[in-house]
Amino acid sequence: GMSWTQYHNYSTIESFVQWLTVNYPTIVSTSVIGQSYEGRNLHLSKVGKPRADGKTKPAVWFDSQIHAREWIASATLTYMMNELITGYSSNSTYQRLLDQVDIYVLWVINADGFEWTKTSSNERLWRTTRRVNPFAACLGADPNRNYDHKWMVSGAVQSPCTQTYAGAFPFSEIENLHHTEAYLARRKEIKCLLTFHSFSQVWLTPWGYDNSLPADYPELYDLGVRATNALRVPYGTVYRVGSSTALLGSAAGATDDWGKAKGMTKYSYTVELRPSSGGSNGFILPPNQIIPSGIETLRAVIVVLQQIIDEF
Ligand code: 0X9
Ligand code: ZN
Repeated sequence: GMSWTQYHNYSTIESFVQWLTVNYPTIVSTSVIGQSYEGRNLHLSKVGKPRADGKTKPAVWFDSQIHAREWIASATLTYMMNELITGYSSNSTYQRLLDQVDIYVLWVINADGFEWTKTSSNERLWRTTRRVNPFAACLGADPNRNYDHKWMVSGAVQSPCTQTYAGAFPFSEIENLHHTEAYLARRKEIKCLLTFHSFSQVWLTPWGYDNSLPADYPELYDLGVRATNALRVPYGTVYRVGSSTALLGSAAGATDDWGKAKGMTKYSYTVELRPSSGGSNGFILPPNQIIPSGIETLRAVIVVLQQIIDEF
C-alpha cells in the first residue's frame, strides 16, 4: 500500500499501481500504453468487475497530473482509487458501482514534468512536459494545449518559453499522443471523462476554446452541481460549476474539449481541486489536505458513477 500523508514521487506511484494490480487481480488490470519523452512507462489501469455474462459495461476515464506542479491531482486520484478497490469486498456501495461500471485510470500523464518538480532544486512550479524543443532553449510544451480540437484558437501561444506553449502541432507531445490512442480505442465504452487538476475548486464543462456551450450543457451542468453538492458534505468545501470559458477564460487544445469533441464523450469535465485561491502558493497544498481532498472528491465521483450507471 501507499500513504496519503505525504506526496510521493513517480516510482512510488508506479509501485502502488503495481501493488493494486497484483493484490486485486479480479477487479484491477494494468497495461503500459507507452513511454514518456524521457522513457518512463505510462500506466493505464482498468478497474471494475467483469460481468458474468461478458456483456460490455459503460466506462468512465479518469486521468491526472497532466500539469507537473499540481500534486494534489494524482494524490487525490490515487486516494480515491485505493479506497474503491481496497474497500470493494466490504463496502456494498463500492461493490455495486464497480460491478456495473468500469473505470479507466491514466494515473499520471506528464510523468517527466511531475518527476522534475520532485527532483529539481528550484522548479517546484514547473508545468509543462520536458521535451527538447529543436529551435528554442526552453523545454516542453503545455500538454493541456496540445490536443487536436480547435488547437491554438485561444489561450495558447506558439512560443516555447511560455507556460501555455501549445507545441509545434497537435500531439507533438508523446504523452498526449499515447493518451489519445489509448482513449479513442475505448471510446465506444467511455461515457465520462474526469481530468484532475488544481487549483480553484471549480468543476468545469466544455467548451473551453470559446464561449459557446454544447447542446447538452444543461445535463452536464446538472450532474456537475449534484457532484459538487455531494463533495461539499464532509468538510463544507465549495466548488463552482460552469464552462471553462465562463469561469476561467478560454483556452483551446485541452483534454476536456478533445474528450467531448473527438472522443464523443458526453460528460467531459476538468476538475480543479483544492485550494480555492492562493496565487502560485495554491499549487503547494499542505499534505495534510490530501486525505480530506480524497474523501470529499470521492463523494462527487460516486455521484458521477451512479449517473453513468443509471443513464447507460
Ligand atoms: O488552463 C488549464 O489548462 C486548466 N487550468 S490550470 O490552472 N490547471 O492550468 C484549465 C483547463 C480548462 N479547460 C479548457 N480551457 N478547455
Ligand atoms: Zn492544470
